[in-house]
Amino acid sequence: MSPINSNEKEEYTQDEMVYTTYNDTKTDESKRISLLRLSQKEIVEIFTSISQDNRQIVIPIGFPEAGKSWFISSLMFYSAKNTAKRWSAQNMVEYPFEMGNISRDGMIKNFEENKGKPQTSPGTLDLIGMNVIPQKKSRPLLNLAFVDLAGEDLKSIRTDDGGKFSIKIEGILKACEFGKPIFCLITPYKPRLGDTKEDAMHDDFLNYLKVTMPRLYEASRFIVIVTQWDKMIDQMSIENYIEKYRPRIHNAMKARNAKIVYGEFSVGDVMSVLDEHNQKVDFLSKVNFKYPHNFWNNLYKLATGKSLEGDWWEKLLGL
Ligand SMILES: Nc1nc2c(ncn2[C@@H]2O[C@H](COP(=O)(O)OP(=O)(O)OP(=O)(O)O)[C@@H](O)[C@H]2O)c(=O)[nH]1
Ligand SMILES: [Mg+2]
Repeated sequence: MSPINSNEKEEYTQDEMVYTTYNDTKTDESKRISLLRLSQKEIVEIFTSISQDNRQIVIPIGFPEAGKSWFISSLMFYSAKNTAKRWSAQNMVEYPFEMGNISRDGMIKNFEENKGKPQTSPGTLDLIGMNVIPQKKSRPLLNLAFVDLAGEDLKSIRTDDGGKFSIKIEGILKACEFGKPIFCLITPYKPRLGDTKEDAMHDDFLNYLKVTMPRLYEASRFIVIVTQWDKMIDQMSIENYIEKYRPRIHNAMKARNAKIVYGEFSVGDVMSVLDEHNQKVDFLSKVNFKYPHNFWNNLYKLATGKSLEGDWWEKLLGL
């Protein structure tokens, strides 16, 4: 599988062709895969080969500032730092995951420094490969590929914004058709544009899949995640919240006749503070492990049909 874009062969070295570099002085996460420099065919090749390797593709879908990148960062931080968990992570470091591996390190370092990832630049993605190895020998391995896209690229799916994706994102979806991807619909508590618009945007995405890629729509699994749950002040269950504030997502999920997986999520305690230039920055004062713990268990169950940490009776019997 070659990452080389034939139109640009003479102009770039292989590395330059696949990755783009930003002069982002705030972070060391300066490199991501550039969709702009890959043809749709090359994107399809990359993602088809991931599926053919039996690697479960997980794609958070959400609009700018939904919390996709912080969500993935929290999962990676938990996987690297929680020694009490009953599984271990094997991180993929080779093509096409080598830059994603650097991004993962950056995510972990940022959390250690009480900060999260900056906004994802349009036209770029992080592709992170990892294998979940359960301690229980009877449990299957789960090989995963997380795809972190930019909300700026995803928001064009809104019907009032054109109602379709760029050919590059369309390429990723096309290639996912045979890999039964898991889409995490990431929707923030109190979205900036309001609940109705937020709900409509996700419904537009689901409708797009249903109409233009019906096979993919049927094959896909969905987890609906309400992020920034630490801002929640009412004592409301996640199911009631989604039913009340995301009725279109709720109806779309019910209509699928599949098990509905809803989950709340928070990376931890986040404060808005002023830096030395009096600019507002996020300060992550405490990292939460409960939410990523629940998510990892749900993801494993959805992907393999088995429970990652043992069923209640196995725990009871100390198996
Ligand atoms: N309070 C709180 N704020 C959060 C949490 N997760 C994310 N945020 C805030 O939401 C902002 C956006 O989060 P990101 O993960 O960058 O959002 P994104 O969906 O990746 O956005 P794009 O990269 O633009 O697509 C962060 O800068 C934080 O201020 C959370 O769990 N709790
Ligand atoms: Mg992002």
